[in-house]
Amino acid sequence: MGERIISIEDYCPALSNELTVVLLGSTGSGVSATGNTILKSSAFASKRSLSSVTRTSEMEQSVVDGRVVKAIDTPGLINFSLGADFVINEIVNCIKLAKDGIHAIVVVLSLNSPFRKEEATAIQSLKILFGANITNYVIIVFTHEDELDDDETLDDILAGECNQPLKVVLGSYENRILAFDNKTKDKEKRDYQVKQFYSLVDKVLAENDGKSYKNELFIKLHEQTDKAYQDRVKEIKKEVTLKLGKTISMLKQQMAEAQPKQEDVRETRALCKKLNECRVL
Ligand SMILES: Nc1nc2c(ncn2[C@@H]2O[C@H](COP(=O)(O)OP(=O)(O)O)[C@@H](O)[C@H]2O)c(=O)[nH]1
Ligand SMILES: [Mg+2]
Repeated sequence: MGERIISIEDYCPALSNELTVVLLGSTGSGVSATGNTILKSSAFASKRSLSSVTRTSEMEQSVVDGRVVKAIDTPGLINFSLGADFVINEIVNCIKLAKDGIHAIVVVLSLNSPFRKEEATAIQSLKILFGANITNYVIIVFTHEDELDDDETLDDILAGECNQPLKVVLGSYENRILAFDNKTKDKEKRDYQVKQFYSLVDKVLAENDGKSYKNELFIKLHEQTDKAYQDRVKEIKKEVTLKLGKTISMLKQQMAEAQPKQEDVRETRALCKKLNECRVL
């Protein structure tokens, strides 16, 4: 009988089997609850609240089907209402926590509230803040699947005429969209959702040659250099500030050029106001 070759995975499965997943979305859309679903735990505080329950990015980890999963829950990573300083700190925090890079970035949207301009701009700004390639790592999760009507599916909702703006934003993620019911107590349903999620993660991983996402900011912060860690953090902060400034200018320009439909005017104005207030110094 041939001798079995022992691979490094046999000794340390975590080495080849660790995943870092970043979750983001508007407060109340179920970001933390989605983190709990994918970790199969209740590590993150998730409750109904008018202000964010998650105050700063947190990382929790769990072993899911033999794989070590690190999930980073972010309080509105790209939420312009929270002010530039907050957003910059959170981006830097997230890069600090994601030492091995990001294997998937989960954008959480809710099926029980209308898709907002702010969410569309947040999705767009990911590209400027993290680099265009980040889009290859994005998975969209719609929560509150339980609130759909009996015979309604996520596909029906997305196909609806009034959801065209949403469809345009989600265009490039067409095959990476899932619906979750984070509240279900049905074990079979929970397991099925988790399985679906990780098969999508595996697809994303395969499409990215198994490599996690790291841009120059991750590399600068985590790779050993002569510079002291605090100096590197300062440098990263400066770069993120520049990128956020660029993002806001681009969004403002888009808003200025947009000719919103009558019903969107108020929302567009409110977003312009937030962008103006979110000053990057
Ligand atoms: N019915 C239902 N409620 C959900 C779902 N996901 C989250 N929630 C609820 O929505 C509220 C906000 O969830 P949370 O995870 O704290 O949202 P976050 O602010 O985005 O982190 C909580 O009361 C959750 O129980 C879902 O899929 N279905
Ligand atoms: Mg939360």
